[in-house]
Amino acid sequence: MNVQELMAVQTQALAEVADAGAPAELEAVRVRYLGRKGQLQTIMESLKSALPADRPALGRAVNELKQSLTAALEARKAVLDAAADAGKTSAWDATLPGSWRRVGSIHPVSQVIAEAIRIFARLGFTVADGPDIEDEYHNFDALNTPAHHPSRDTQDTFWLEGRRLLRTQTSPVQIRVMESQPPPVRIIAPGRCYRRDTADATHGANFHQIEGLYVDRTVSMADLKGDITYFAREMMGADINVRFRPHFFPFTEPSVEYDFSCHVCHGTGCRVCKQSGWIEISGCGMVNPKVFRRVGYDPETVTGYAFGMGVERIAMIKYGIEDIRLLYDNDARWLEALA
Ligand code: 2NM
Repeated sequence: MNVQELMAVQTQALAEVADAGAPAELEAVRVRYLGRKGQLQTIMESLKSALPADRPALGRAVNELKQSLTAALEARKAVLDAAADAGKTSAWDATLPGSWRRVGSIHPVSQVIAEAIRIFARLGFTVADGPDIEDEYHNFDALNTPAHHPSRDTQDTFWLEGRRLLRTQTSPVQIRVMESQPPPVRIIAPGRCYRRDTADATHGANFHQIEGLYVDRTVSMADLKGDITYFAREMMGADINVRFRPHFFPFTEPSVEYDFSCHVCHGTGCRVCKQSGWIEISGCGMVNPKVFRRVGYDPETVTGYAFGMGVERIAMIKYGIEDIRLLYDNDARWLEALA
């Protein structure tokens, strides 16, 4: 072993230190050169057999090799450790989940109204709108509601100044449409209605209705039954049946109430339909000739059907909501779960 060979070893060792890309690689280089059975130890052993005259120079060269290698190992270790720490503490962690923007969801009442509009549009119905604040004539008189009918009572109606009121149903919209255009008419009127009800699980003072009106020369009860059944199956499911029970409304004659077969138990009886197999929806009938006369239509030449339905009621049935008040608590987590 001479000084040149020692310098070659040094060059090789320093290159290996520089090439080490990870702490474990660097440690392997250290062990290979400076370890107990490393190359430097072998070189030290070989010095014993060198000529006495050469020993001081070889000794200095070995020392220098050892010092420069130790220094290089330390410097490289510092660099690799710093890089490893930077990876751990960086503000950028590519494994974190992304932050999602909360998007809104459509309220179940709005969903039912939108779906009903789509269904009736396929039957040729367009949407009509009218004021929430009505007069007594459009909300009651034109609909043939008797002067002392209990629904006019202050206990049932929100009366405003000047004998105006908050509409108790959306039928006044239909009166206004008939007043303003000749037959034929085929409209639905979705919207807010107001009644002085004490809130409970199935009632609120504020609710939504969809009423429909179809007037032409030969509209019949068969049209009414077919169209309501079409709506029921589109809204609740293809296997739904509808039944009609005789009833009375001042604005229709004859009048019926209608029920949907229970979409949960399919008629066998369950908690949702209170074991009856049927779920009460609302009422409908053939427009009373007195109503036609009020709006200037000739009951000798036109016939028509009209129907009503409660939107909250359909939403509760469709989505299995047990309490109407949940719809208006504005708990975004509850509303999102229904979306
Ligand atoms: C219902 C039930 C039965 C109805 C009647 C009319 C009008 F304006 F044509 F006379 N609109 N809506 C009607 C008929 C509403 O709701 C339970």
